[in-house]
Amino acid sequence: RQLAVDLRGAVERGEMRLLFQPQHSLKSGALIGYEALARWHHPVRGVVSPDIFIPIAEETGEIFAIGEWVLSEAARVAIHWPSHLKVAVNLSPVQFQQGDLLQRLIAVVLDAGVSTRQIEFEITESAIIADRTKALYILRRIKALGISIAIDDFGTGHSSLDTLHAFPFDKIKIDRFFLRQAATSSQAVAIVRAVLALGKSLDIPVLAEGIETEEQIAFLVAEGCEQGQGYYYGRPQNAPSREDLGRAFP
Ligand code: G
Ligand code: G
Ligand code: MN
Ligand code: NA
Repeated sequence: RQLAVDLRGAVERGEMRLLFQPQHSLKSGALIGYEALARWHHPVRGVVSPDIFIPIAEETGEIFAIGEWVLSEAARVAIHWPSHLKVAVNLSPVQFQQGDLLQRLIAVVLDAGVSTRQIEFEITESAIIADRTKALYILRRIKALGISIAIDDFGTGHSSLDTLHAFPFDKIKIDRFFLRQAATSSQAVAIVRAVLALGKSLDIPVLAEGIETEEQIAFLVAEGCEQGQGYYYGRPQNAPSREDLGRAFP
């Protein structure tokens, strides 16, 4: 539990960094945005993965400070990008328990001066489970501001069709587990197809995570998947500047 102690105040000490992983249109290959992914630079242990420190932060409450820092840093970076490029920010289910979450999110975005149209929040269904009515209220308010909302890790955990229908999602992210299994498992292929059919019938674009090969892109395009993210397009990387973006996509 030493990590929990060390994590306290990590934001204030400047130990957090943000990496950005590109998201692309599968058909045209065009860049559409980046997902912001946090890293903790521990003074002794070096880089700590979010798989390790986010669960600790959720237990200790440090997630509130980290979540706010991630959003403000993501907004600070995205304001320099062409306006059609979005930045996707993960929201922890625990952040939904924060009474003034909405006011805080709004304050951070307004303070950064970035257009709300450039911000997307990624939430998992566990954010919704504790209090559906409250979660629906928060998500509607967020959407009314012009921020879009993606449901993350879809297909794992508690994803239900009912939620997909009742909540105002702008994007479905299929967990990378299914794409990895699709090469060898007809069951995984069937699940990918089912999620794509669901997206189509609800008119919500689907993004496939964990794309590593051209074969996977061909498969996804044939199945009607619109967007993708994964090592094939790029690993999580330092914040791209407007100059980087201009060079890659003149
Ligand atoms: O970057 P990486 O693939 O190691 O991220 C691992 C997990 O940590 C992902 O599921 C991602 O959603 C989560 N994660 C990364 N950054 C953040 C963050 O800023 N906030 C929250 N809540 N989760 C994050
Ligand atoms: O929010 P989420 O948990 O989905 O975060 C994405 C995580 O998936 C990040 O930790 C990122 O490093 C990881 N990731 C992204 N693309 C790939 C990929 O193509 N292959 C694998 N194995 N992991 C990936
Ligand atoms: Mn995510
Ligand atoms: Na995910």
